[in-house]
Amino acid sequence: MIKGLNIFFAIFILIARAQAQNYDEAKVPAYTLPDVLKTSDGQLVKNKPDWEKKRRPEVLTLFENNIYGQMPKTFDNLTYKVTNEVKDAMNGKAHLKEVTITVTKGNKSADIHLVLFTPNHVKKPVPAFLLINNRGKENTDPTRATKSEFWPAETVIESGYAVAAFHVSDGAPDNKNTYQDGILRLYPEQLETDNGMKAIGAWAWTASRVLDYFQKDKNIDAKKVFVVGHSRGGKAALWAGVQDQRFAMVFSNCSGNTGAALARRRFGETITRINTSFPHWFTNNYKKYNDNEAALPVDQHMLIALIAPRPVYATNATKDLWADPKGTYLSLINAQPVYALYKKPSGLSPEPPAINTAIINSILGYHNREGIHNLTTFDWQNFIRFANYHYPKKG
Ligand code: GTR
Repeated sequence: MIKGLNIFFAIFILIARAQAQNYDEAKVPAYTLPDVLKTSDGQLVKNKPDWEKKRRPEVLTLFENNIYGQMPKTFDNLTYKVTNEVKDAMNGKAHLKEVTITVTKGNKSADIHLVLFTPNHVKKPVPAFLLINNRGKENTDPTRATKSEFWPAETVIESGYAVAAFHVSDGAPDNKNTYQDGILRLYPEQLETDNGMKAIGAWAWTASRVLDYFQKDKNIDAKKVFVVGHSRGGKAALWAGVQDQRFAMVFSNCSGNTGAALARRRFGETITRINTSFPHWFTNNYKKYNDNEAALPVDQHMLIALIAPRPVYATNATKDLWADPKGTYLSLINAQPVYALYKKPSGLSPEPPAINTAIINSILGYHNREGIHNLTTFDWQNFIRFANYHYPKKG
């Protein structure tokens, strides 16, 4: 009887929590964002050197310690092996390589499985889109028997870019009981501290190891590698771009809470909710901010700012209020002061653009697509336009 009652109350609390999410703009609480340009000792940063030497490292450390965790910098060895190669894939249009990247530290190693297509019609090293795949592996099918909007490889190849992907499970299984079974086996000390990285950090780390490999692949222009992620993958893509300044550009698709959307708006998913549903994504320290966003020394506009001066493109979908489209746009707006230090004005207007209208000719791109939480052909087409704008093809 008592047990039955407990289950009843647990269900009741879960339902009450689900209903507690706010979708009403009028109920967004008043909030003040931390000033991205104000140092911990109260100085206002006015130029690039002060940003790069003082404030940027400070903000980066705040994100590491409070949210995404430390990013291990050392390992002993990185080797790679092409396990499958098809030079005339996609009816002769692309060169497929499946590559196993092995990272070793001490007596432990972790394998990353990369799928990579490069376009055959381009005769020099090409820029590449790298997707952090958080959905089924069939979405990045190397045989192309299955084609998915989530990774429209043919479209990207025809546009003259390489297209690559790895699955998040290589970095960390997306499960609260087994997330330690990926690359965290190499860094067990991370599990013992409150600012240790967990799954999202591990996925970003894995993206960087793929970039290490790209630097050795003569078909890839490793100075132009664009990291792409959807939703939880979009959170990881942002963190990868922040941590690893070799990534030339970041595409964050519907990344929402603890991605591109402002936490303090408490619109859609909240910190409490994300930490409860996904305790294995962020640091233990992040739990301190459950129902306590105002205490955070950062907000997500500062994450975007850490990517400056490199371009960032963020998206939303109209039926995905959970990921707070307006809060995402406001992050971009509030990251602008740092881009301005680099004389890279975005020209964003204070209000978000109309539905399905993409902001392309800007250092900060954005669109809010009609439809549901997903990564679609519309999104990719605009990613390609944004890449073409920032890296126009010569000749
Ligand atoms: C949801 C989660 C979001 C987002 C999404 C996804 O359940 O609340 O933060 O990560 O999953 O990855 O599709």
